[in-house]
Amino acid sequence: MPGLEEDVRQGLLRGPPRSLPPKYFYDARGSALFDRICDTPEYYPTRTEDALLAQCAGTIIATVRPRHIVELGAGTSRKTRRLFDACVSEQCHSGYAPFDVCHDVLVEAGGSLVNDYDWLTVNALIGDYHAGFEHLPRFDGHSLFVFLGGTIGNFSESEAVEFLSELRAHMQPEDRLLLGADRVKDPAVLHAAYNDAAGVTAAFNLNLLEVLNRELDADFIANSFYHHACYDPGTQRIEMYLVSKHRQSVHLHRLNQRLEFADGEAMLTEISRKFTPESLLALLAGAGFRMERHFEAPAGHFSLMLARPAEA
Ligand code: AVJ
Repeated sequence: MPGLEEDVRQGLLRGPPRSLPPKYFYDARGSALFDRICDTPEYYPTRTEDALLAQCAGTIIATVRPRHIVELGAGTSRKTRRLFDACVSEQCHSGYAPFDVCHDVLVEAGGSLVNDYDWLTVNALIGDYHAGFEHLPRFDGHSLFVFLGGTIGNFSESEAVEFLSELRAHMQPEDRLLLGADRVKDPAVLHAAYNDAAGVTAAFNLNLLEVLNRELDADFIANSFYHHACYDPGTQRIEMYLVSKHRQSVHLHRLNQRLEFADGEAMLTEISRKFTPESLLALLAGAGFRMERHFEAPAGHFSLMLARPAEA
């Protein structure tokens, strides 16, 4: 799997548009900013998914009764607590394996989890789950793999199929996948969610430049770019950009490269796809899964699908 240097060569040095995968947002500061996004009144997905999970976690744990809960992109494990609460009420004491790129976040979240759930064994896995699952340990007993937050929307359709297929290949017949996905809805609601009035999403987006400055010894001036996010109903996705406020050149000293930005040039930093029940089902089927249960938030604002590996 390509590291930052390779991704920069593939995406940032090319274009148009220049682009970078969104995983680089999540250094310690970026993870903290994402947490603050979740608290803005406009960003409904976290809240909506959490309420939905609170409702259906009991059913999920009672039917799957996992020995392990393996979470991809666990972050601070906020919503996963709903599953642990259900483990308590269903008397199903599973282990927990959070998988995330951000070491500091895992350590902090793990500590507070074992504090609150004294029966829980946390086995943090630090790494890039985009890298494939060969480093994911095989657990004995069946696992519930969870991929929440709508992060699947960060992938293009082909990337998502590939990602879920690889996960599928790693799974045993009794394992289950719980997938959270944001839904297509009123564009105004979507637009507001990625353009919060307090500017937290803008700060999150711009923090990417600080990551590049640090990792590549670059000299981006955050103030010379602005945040732009818009929903495209045609592709059913949010596109998030950093736009250059004027003509400028930026040096990536570590790579010995100079970047020229035109006035108004936009660099694509994230896509966030929104799904219909049909498009989500098609994605799961394409990756070799069979949907077992579909839990929907009010007004169809968010989906949680419980799926099993389809028989070969
Ligand atoms: C963490 C990928 C689900 O796409 O909504 C939030 C990231 N970006 N605001 C999303 C994000 C801007 C978020 N995911």
